Amino acid sequence: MTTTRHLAKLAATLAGAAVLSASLSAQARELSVSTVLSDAFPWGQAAEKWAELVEERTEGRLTLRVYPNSQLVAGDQTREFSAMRSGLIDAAVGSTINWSPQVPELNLFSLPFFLPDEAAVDAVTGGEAGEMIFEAIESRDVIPLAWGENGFRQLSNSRGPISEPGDLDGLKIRVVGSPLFQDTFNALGADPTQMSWTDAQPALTTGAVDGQENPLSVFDVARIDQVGQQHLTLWNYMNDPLIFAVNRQVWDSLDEGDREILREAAVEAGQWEIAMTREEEGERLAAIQERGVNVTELTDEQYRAFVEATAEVHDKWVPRIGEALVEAAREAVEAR
Ligand code: X2X
Repeated sequence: MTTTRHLAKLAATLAGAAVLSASLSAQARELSVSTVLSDAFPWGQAAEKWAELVEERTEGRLTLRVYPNSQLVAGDQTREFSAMRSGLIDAAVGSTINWSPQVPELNLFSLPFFLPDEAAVDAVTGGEAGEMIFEAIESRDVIPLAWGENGFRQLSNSRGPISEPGDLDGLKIRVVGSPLFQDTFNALGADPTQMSWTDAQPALTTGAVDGQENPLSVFDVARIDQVGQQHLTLWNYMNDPLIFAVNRQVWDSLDEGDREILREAAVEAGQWEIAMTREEEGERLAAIQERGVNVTELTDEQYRAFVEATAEVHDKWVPRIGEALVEAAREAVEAR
């Protein structure tokens, strides 16, 4: 081969490589995924699992980059849904509580003592009520793909054991930024203050608040007992499902194959995370007790006293959530 022919061949090869890499980079796409909790928690792990499955199945065409700690909304988790809706965020694995200010139907899960056990949660999310909720989200330009679970929320405080509503009298409780929580804790005679998760930990540390409520996984991983929360009441007063979702324009811009991969991967990641969260509850409770936390379990009578004390919250919120949705959920729970 002459030098000229050599060079010509080399040039052709380089040109080919350039075309190939240009077309690859045109196809490769990165989507931002917001979460409140990092992958130290099941919630963050759910998002990472989703990312892993999508990357694998699209052979790198689609990358989900997870941004934990509500960093894409400057720590204000109640703005996550709006940010996703407007396209500032491409996707999220988010809590029904944090999205409820924009999607009132999501308050269903926060109705106190409405969903007594895991079977009740599954009956709601997996049935007609779940579909109605997904429609409510979709009507607000966000495409919901699958369910996950933050878990049943339990009550902790630094003052003393809580086994009846009177024990909450005057206690300052940090609640999430949803007005329904304000109503629930007011009904119980407590003094609730809404703040983000980012602000909650310093507020607990300094004693600015006496208590908080979160699932056992959050209590355990965030070592809430080490900020003085030595009393924990297991009351399963509400469950906080997570939802995997994507901004509508982003969704519409994807081809059908990639949409299917995104959806299936979300369903799988969600099922994996729900099973793990539930399986780990026992070990987590044991670990929390070993660290010296005083755990209170309610008798049936004590449980009923909490149910009665919070009945007014249902009266106020059922119309806002929607009678038909609450009825569909109630039927699902009864038939479980
Ligand atoms: O802020 C909370 O308590 C948390 C982390 O559980 C949620 O985002 C709902």
